[in-house]
Amino acid sequence: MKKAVAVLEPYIKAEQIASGTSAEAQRKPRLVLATVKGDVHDIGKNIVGVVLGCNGYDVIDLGVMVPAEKILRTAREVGASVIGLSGLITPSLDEMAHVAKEMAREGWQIPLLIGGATTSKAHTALKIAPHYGPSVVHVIDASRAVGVVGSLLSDNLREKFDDDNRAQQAALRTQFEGRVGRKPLLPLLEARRRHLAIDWKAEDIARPAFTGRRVVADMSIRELAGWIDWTPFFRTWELAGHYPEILSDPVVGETARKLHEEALGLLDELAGMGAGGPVRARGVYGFWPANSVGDDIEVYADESRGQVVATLHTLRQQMDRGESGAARGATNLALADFIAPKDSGLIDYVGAFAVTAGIGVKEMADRFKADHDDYNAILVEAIADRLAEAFAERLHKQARDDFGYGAGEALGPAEIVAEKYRGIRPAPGYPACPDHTEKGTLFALLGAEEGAGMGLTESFAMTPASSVSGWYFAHPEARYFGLGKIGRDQLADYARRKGWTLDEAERWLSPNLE
Ligand code: B12
Repeated sequence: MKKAVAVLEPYIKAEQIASGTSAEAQRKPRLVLATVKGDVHDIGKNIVGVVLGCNGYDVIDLGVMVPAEKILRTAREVGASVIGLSGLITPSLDEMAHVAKEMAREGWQIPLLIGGATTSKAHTALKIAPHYGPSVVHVIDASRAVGVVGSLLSDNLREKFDDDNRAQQAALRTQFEGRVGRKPLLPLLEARRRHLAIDWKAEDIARPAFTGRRVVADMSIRELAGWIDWTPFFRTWELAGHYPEILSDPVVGETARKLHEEALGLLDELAGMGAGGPVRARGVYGFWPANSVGDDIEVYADESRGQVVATLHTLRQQMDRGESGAARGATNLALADFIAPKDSGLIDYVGAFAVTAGIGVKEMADRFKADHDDYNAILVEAIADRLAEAFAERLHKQARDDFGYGAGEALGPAEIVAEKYRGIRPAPGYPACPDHTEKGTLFALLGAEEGAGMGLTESFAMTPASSVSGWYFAHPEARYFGLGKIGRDQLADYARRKGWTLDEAERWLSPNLE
């Protein structure tokens, strides 16, 4: 479609001149889209942009990491009818609220759309809409975007759409404020008393084959291709179903097969080029002696434990599971519980990794875009995301081997994806460890910048975009969990441990505050 329009554009212009119609009179409504400052992901936004572009809108896509000031300046310059914001990680939610405040301050009247994996109807209603009087609409996926924009810009539909949206947001706020049956949280000290009391034994501690870090300078794309979990790839394109069954699905099967074939073709092209090709994967990983000290984990330079090279700060669940929970032996977990305490007399180990499959991806996507080929631009980004996740899986397998308990694993790809193995690899930002700033500690420990060419933005998003980082915990009882809400007591305690003011702690942990 885009290629066709690019061919036709000069003829349309010539006809406008010949017929004396001004381009302005014929101009399509303009939308300015941007991934907010500090965030790097844009697949979802790009899909929305393409869908809107194909439906008669003029989309000005500002890309990623765009400050409020630039978004508003551009919107003013192009006479935008709508602004749309996107974000993948929670720190972006604050930035979106900031844009809304700026729009209010400058007296804007146009609708503001909110989208992206980490956004929600509830967050939009509670944290963004109150800052901006005109319409603020959360859009769950690309398929809704056309209907929403159409309604917002239609003289007939606008009022009803806006009334309904406001009523829905007001209901969400009332629901939140008057939440009934909300259990009070446990005091931090009580939650700590209910930590996971592991019976620490030397034989359960996995001693890695080496300590310190190793660089994986050029990971083979072909090898990673075999580790890809394809199910989320189809979800990216709003095709519901599990791989491989999705390929024979009566409704979406044909489309899924075509998409999969094209993805495999592009993947083959990337893999075939080998080292030095346009897209490359690099990573760093390592292991260090470590012990828990309360809810923190001290990481040591070597087994003498004389020098602390990093301190990881973990957060503890404070939900009260009541008498029945206590009777079932339910615990209030923190990741520190999975590392032997300093006073146990045992030396334990923690692992860390940071991988990217995004080197060269932006350049390749930009080349496709310059050729009006948005489809392949999105495809290459989606494949790179799959490769990054595959790299994390592949390296976790390596780490389990280095820890000594993975060698005997006889797991197929499905079992690997279903995480049927010992040990976990929680990533800062995921539910067990929602504090994104811990990536700063992780990157410094690994030397990820110089080792893998990776970076962190001011919101702790990683560059290149197709990147994953996290910790390895090897104890057999280590498991994934969700932190849930935390109390003011833990907020203050955590701020003290991190050397933050309370305001800083509130900013970074806001999604986990009551
Ligand atoms: C795939 C995935 C990844 C991929 C890439 C993500 C991507 N392409 O966007 C990879 C593996 C690289 C990745 C990495 C990470 N991820 Co991730 N990831 C996901 C996952 C599983 C799916 C996201 C996705 O791609 N969806 C498909 C796309 C097409 O959808 P979308 O972006 O949401 O866009 C749609 C709509 O939101 C909407 N939309 C989007 N933008 C806009 C804009 C406008 C204007 C409108 C109208 C609509 C709209 O339309 C789009 C199309 O339908 C989610 C969980 C989930 N189920 O959402 C976690 C998730 C987003 N990831 C998360 C995290 C934490 C991370 C990491 C920080 C983990 C880490 N430490 O390594 C990194 C960060 C990467 C970085 N560069 O900094 C968290 C974020 C929450 C948080 N606490 O911050 C999530 C929610 C998982 C979770 N439950 O904790 N991730």
